[in-house]
Amino acid sequence: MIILVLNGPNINMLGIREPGVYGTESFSDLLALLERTAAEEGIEIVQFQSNHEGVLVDKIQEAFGVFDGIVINPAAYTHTSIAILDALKAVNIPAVEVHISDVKSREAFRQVSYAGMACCKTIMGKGIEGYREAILYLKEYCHA
Ligand code: CA2
Repeated sequence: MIILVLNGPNINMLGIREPGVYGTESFSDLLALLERTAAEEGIEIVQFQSNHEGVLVDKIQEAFGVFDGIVINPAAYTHTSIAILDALKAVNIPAVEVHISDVKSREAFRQVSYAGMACCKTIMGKGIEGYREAILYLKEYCHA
């Protein structure tokens, strides 16, 4: 099984500011968690982070026929990007949405998730551990 983990804008800044919202763990802690999870679960994980909406759309399109599942945290594009929603729908690869913070208890503008409309599950408010949970969920329930 091969899973693509996609992260949107500013996720590479994790741990640098706003620890009260996003926790103290850094982006490199997240990368280490992904490597550990891949080794423990005997699966292949490819991760990619971009600050650019179109680049994320390109990556989703390129995943077609290559990846069995997608874990996606579109970050701020969660709440704005119909392009990312359409790309997820177009490739029709089982996808799980992850948010580090508990988006539901935050500002009104964070209450809509377009990407989430194309995902089989959403995990939020569990810090970077949410990515591990998403990978395990894809492994268990979302076989392509
Ligand atoms: O909770 C999440 O994972 C989010 O997707 C994170 C996004 C935010 O726009 C979403 O509403 C929820 C923000 C990404 C990280 O932004 C940072 C801001 C300050 C310091 C470090 C990272």
